[in-house]
Amino acid sequence: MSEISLTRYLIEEQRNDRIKPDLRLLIEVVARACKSISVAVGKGALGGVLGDAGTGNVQGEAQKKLDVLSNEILLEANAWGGHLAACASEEMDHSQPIPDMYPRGNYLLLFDPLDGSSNIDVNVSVGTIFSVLRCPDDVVQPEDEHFLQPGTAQVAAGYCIYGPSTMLVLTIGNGTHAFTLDREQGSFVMTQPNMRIPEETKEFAVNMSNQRHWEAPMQRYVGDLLAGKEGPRGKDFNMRWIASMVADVHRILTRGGIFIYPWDRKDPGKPGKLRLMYEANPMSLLVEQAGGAASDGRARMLDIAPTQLHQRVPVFLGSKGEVEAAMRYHLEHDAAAA
Ligand code: P6P
Repeated sequence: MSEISLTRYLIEEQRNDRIKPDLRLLIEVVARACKSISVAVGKGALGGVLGDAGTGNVQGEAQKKLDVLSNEILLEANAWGGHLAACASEEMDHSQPIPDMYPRGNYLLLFDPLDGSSNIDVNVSVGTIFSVLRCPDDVVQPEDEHFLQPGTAQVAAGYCIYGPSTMLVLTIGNGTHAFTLDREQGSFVMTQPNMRIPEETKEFAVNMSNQRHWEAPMQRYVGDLLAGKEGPRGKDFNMRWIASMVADVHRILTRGGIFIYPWDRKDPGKPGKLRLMYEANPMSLLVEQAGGAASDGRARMLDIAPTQLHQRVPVFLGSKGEVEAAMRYHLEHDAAAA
């Protein structure tokens, strides 16, 4: 069977009226920007772009040179095409409208330009996460508030993982599909159509060093995983934690598992570490489209009504049966407390 490129996949989806031409253009432009980011990341120390940029982002985190470079690559790539109304990024305090000199389109693009960038300096896989929303019809000058739409409103979501191979994983609401970058051709080729997450799993991903700071139901849930065969779950579990969300989620989309970044009392005012709009929501759509589930521990992630552009949220996502099990521990705890 001849290879299906990303371009061919998108043209066929457009032909079947599943995406509009300017959304197809937007996804192609983001994919092209990811190829440029892949080149920069791949140069490592030889590219002169490792280490800190000497600046901080809205999260108060030190920015890596590659964070700033990746952000600029995505902004520049999307400025002139006429497919976009505005962008929002983990690396920018506020959303940014498309420059007045260019025509405006109907979509809003949100991204974490280089997630897991603290892993860059130790040569561990990192990635770009993106989410696409419709710009409300009556809005001419998009502001932060126009981005505040629930995850169910996403018309597309995806990530590009810069690992041993560079892969783009995408959903436009019709399944989750993986494309591998053919570096000689410079094109993304479909290599894993219709990814499916097994309903059950024996593998969990969490940063165990925070265990003493978790709330009671999370302690109990993970304690039962660790109890293994002799415990209430009746089976042994394995653990993986890459500390790069894109890499951990990619493993789960490929072979199952549950990824958890829960609330912890280290910084009680923060509802979680990960961001709803450009990390949790796009990953949750990809996971649901692959037959998995995604929650904040108590409710479906994609139903959460956002209140702030950079708001954080607890994240439980992956194998549907395991996410539902983790939710039961939290909901039973709440019911007993009530
Ligand atoms: P910790 C990377 O900084 C990130 O935002 C996610 O990619 C990753 O899952 C998480 O933080 C890792 O957090 O606390 O284990 O370093």
